[in-house]
Amino acid sequence: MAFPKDFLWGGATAANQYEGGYREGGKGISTADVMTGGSHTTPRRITWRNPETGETGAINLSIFGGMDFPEGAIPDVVEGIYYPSHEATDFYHHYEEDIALMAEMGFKTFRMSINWGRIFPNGDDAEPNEEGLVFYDKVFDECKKYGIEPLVTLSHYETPINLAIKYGGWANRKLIEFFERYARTVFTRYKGKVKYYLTFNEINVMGMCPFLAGGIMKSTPQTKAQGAHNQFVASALCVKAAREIDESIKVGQMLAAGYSYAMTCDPEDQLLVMEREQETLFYSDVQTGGYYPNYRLKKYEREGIVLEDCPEDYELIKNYSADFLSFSCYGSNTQTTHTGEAASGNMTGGVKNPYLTTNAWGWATDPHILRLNLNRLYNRYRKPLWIVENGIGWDDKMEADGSVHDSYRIDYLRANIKSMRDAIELDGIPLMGYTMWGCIDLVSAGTGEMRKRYGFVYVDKDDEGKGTLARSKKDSFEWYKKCIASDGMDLD
Ligand code: BGP
Repeated sequence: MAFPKDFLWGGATAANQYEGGYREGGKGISTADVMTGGSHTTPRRITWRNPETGETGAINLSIFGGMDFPEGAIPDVVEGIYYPSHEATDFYHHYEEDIALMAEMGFKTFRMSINWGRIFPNGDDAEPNEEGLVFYDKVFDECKKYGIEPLVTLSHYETPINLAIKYGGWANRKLIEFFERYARTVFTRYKGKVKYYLTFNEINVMGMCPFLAGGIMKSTPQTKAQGAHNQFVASALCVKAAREIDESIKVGQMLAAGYSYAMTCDPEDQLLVMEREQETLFYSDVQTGGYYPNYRLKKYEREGIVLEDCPEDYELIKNYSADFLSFSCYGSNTQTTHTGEAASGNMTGGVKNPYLTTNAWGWATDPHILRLNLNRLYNRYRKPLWIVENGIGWDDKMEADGSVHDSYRIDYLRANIKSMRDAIELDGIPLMGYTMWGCIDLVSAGTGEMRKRYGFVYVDKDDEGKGTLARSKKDSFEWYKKCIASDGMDLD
């Protein structure tokens, strides 16, 4: 049997894409609530408003980097324009029903995130918001009822907006202190209820989309480097806090582990792949490996990037590296210095790979990607691994009788689960678990769409906000249930 009996099968979500209730229960506004851009069906428009003068104007707060808006103004919703993630698929009011569905599939774990702004609405508050803490108490109690182990991300692409406006986001060292306060509050409150935490979702996305990953308003190589550094220190302080509060808590890193192939055997293409790899693995070298790699220090030197001079940071990073390394992985990308047809994918770019098929958003399905990634990451760090995101977005159609025939999702999962099974069976990789992304339909992070669905469970909600929020099982629901019940052996 390839998968161990205690393998953590489950699904993954994020508060800002799933929870909704964006102004309920004392929650503060976060960067994710005011992100602009998206697909043509979900323009995600936001305005600024000066509460004193009543003046308003347009804002561009795209994932790639924030922009200025006038002093004293705050981001606000545009009347009459539907903003999908504000209601999302309303886990806030459906958590009992959703967790029961997860239990029916046999979930052993449920990856979710705590919305930082529910606990500290402004991020820099001295005291937490009790109503927010109570909400997650209820969620964790519900999980416990079914023996589901929560895996909690502390910051999944959201930072309280006040921290972005007042401090410039994670480029400012002050955020380390606020985050540590938040983490200590949560670790203490949920002691005995939550054992597994992740600090920052896809921490390496800081290099591409600093507003998304760190609420950074002014994107420059310097602010991105300092932003990442501050998140590394904050992550180390979380490991330290967990050891002080409850030794059984494990704090992991979360990396967007794209995988690059060279399009040709031209050594120039191989070099390009190596450089891309460095852009990703730098983040796990620091957070999981515990050290700043030479290739990154040299790059900073060449580019004139100088990190704030705090020698004690490097001691923390070394002494409190992540307990395990988790990662998201949807497919691979292909790099070349020659011409090729541009590809899209999970922020990976590159050119089209003629050996692979893609979904409607251009994301390639790669049957060996998990085994490849598990091998390279385990052999580099020799720490336990956890696949916390993998799945396929599709514009699922519901039939007249309420069924959803998502055979493409089953095919995708079959190939990917086989790939991780090979990594365990053939390569001896210690893998803790697997959580399929977006197990109950939720809003897309990249485009803000509802149409791009990932779930085993269909939620009746469209891009205009129409729908009853009713939940229905797709064909993949029964398939995954069977997969879990057979410890990953029955994939037919
Ligand atoms: C990852 C994010 C998730 C998720 C997923 C799918 O990068 O961590 O939040 O959304 O990608 O992306 P999308 O929602 O854009 O399809």
